[in-house]
Amino acid sequence: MTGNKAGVLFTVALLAAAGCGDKAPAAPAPAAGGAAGKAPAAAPAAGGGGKYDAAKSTASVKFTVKWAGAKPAPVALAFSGDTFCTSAHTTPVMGERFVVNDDTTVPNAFVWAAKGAHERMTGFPAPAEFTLDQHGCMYVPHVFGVRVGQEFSIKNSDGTTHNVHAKPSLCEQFNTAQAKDAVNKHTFEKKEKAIPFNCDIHSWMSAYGFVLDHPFYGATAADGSVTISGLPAGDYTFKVWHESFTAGVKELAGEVKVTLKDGESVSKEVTLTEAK
Ligand SMILES: [Cu+2]
Repeated sequence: MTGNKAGVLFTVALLAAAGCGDKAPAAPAPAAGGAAGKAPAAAPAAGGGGKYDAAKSTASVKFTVKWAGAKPAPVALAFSGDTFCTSAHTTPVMGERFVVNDDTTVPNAFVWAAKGAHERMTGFPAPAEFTLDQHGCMYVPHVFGVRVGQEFSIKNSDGTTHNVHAKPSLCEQFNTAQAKDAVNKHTFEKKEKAIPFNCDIHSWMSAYGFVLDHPFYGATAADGSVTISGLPAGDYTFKVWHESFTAGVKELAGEVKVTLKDGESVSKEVTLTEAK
């Protein structure tokens, strides 16, 4: 209906004008086919929708992310100019960006459900508190995800001042100086991909944050794997991102389709390629 479409566009424009950041999280968008004050439409047969039921969402996928190209040379982070940072490590710290394990697995890749039975679902469990730490003049973790509207803390565990500079594409940037033990809280109200976090004082500090409207995501651990569980049965497309090992290559990407039945645990390997 043309009238309904115009209404949806107007609502989207209002949400966009509300911006992102320090305000209270926006109310979740109504599920497709349902709206406040109206009886919700029946759940669509395909492509998600309906209310999430944890008891019935019992499938999981273990992803192992690999790199088939030449193994990048390790690059030590160039700590300099701050005696706290330069004395925080007794051995060279290798940049997370260039790590590929001997078995070709890749840590710090981000995996998320892009399409599938979770789409347009409501009622996902509230996320646990998330903290991005600055420890040893590094961000911990280096790659992470948060949910739309989730409050997350950025903490300074170091005995020096950091300056958190986040550069989202859709929300406003923020740029916050933090003395020792400072904690700042933020929210993002729109989905975002790979928001760069940098410290304006320590140029080697780098992290990337994703913002999603569902809980089916994660970053690969030191062994290059991540398990995403609690999935409703159905057909999915998962996407994979990595910041890339090569100067001039903006990012690496992967994609894998998987069909899940109730209670099923599946393992999938994904090989990264240069993003197009
Ligand atoms: Cu810093």
